[in-house]
Amino acid sequence: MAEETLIFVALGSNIEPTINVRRCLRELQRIPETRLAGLSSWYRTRPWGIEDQPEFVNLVVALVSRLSPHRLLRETQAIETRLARRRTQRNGPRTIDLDILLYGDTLVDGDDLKIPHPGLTERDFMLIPLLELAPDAVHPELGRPLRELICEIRYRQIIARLPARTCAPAAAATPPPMAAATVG
Ligand code: PH2
Ligand code: MG
Ligand code: MG
Repeated sequence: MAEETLIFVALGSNIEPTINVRRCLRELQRIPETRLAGLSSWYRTRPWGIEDQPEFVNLVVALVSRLSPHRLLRETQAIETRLARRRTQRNGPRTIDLDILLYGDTLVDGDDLKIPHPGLTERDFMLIPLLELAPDAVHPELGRPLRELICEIRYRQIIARLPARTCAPAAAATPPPMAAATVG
């Protein structure tokens, strides 16, 4: 049986975000051979790319999974489809966007999937919630601690961290921070 790997996935929504993030968290808990191991705060963020669209809610979850990167990608894409995501406009409004940020220390460089996520070093709304869960994580390609990379980020999209009650009930289950490393 494949070993368990610690994975970080970014969530973003700017269409009914509270409802869709909650639905997405329930769906993530139904992925086979996978458990939800951590949840960052929720952040209200300015839209990046196309500015003339509603603000986003962004957060990061930790998963522990035996699925391969591509198998996990299929599962996250199926969740996007179930949450009625329409791929009409690049960087445009979406009910939910799921981006795999890190998969243990594994590097993936395919046309359909790149890990670490290429946006990770450029987007505060990916890096800051990830650091909540894994403050000592190292970028597996650059070999540098992620916390160092924050200072170099050009795009500052985060407006506010949402109060814990907004993130409830799932926030109540947030475990303590973990190191970004393969488990078991
Ligand atoms: N996702 C995008 C495009 N722009 N802006 C914010 N603030 N948050 C996102 O998740 C986001 C975005 C494409 O994936
Ligand atoms: Mg995205
Ligand atoms: Mg995406």
